[in-house]
Amino acid sequence: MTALATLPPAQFKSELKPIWCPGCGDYGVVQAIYRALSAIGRPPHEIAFISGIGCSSRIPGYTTAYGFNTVHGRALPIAQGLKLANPDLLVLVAGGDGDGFSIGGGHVPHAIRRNLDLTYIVMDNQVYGLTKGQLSPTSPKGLKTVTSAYGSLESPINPLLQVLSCGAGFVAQSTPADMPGLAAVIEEAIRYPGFSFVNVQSPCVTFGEEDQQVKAHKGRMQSLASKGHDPADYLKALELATHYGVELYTGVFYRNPNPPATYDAQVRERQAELQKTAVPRERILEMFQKG
Ligand SMILES: Cc1ncc(C[n+]2csc(CCOP(=O)(O)OP(=O)(O)O)c2C)c(N)n1
Ligand code: SF4
Ligand SMILES: [Mg+2]
Repeated sequence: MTALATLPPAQFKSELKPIWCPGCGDYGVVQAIYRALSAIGRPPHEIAFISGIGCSSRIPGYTTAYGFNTVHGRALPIAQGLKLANPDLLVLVAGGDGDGFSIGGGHVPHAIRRNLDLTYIVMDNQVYGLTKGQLSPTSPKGLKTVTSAYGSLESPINPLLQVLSCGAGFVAQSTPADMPGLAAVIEEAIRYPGFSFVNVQSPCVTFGEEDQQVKAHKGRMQSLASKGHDPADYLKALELATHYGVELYTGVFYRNPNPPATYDAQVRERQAELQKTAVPRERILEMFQKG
């Protein structure tokens, strides 16, 4: 594991030119990721970036880390397998609200309870951007889209409350309207030893609502730090998370002050323990030949 404190953010930017719509919030997210990775100091070849499918899931390709734009809703299972196979890699996972909380929603609770050392960044724009603006699981009730001409009748899920209630050790939210704050929470999430989650309110300029754009975010956002929130206070974090969709709170909702052992660390420990009594590789064949 190399620690290079001097890699500038530009070292994490790939040659590929993003094809997001001009003004898409995801441009801000990728910039914040460059900054966070620069502060972390691990070189690109020690980082793997896994995503699902969606506009937001294009993000690994715009970095110099190893990238895998996988299957819709399946970023977390693939990232967990990768982390287990090569625990020394810094593994980032990213995708949209649809990818993470609709088709991939079944994987979220299990990734959290398993607690591998991963950072999951969701670009929550309250629509399916890539497929042209259909309702997503975080769309507010009443939203009119191509699939809800008269307004959505469904209540949105609350990603913050969901991941907190599943036991995630680190939960934060930010917006590209606050670039230093966004880069800071991503960096902090990466540094947390265990499953960490960052919900980014990342505006879709093409299909998103007016009050979900960067300009509106600038007026609406309230930092949790300025409200005196203590991120070690789990119950208060839950209460603050209930305001999702109404207030735009930014910063760290919860950081477990006593992070439990990660799954990957426990697997390594067990492998070392079992190794002591394991049959040597060259004798495995003999065991079958005996009978
Ligand atoms: C199995 C499967 N079902 C449906 C699709 C079509 N599809 C691609 S992206 C997407 C939704 C993307 O929305 P979101 O995850 O919120 O990402 P965004 O584009 O908004 O960033 C859908 C339904 C697909 N690619 N694969
Ligand atoms: S459709 Fe929306 S989410 Fe997709 S690139 Fe355009 S602005 Fe971004
Ligand atoms: Mg989306």
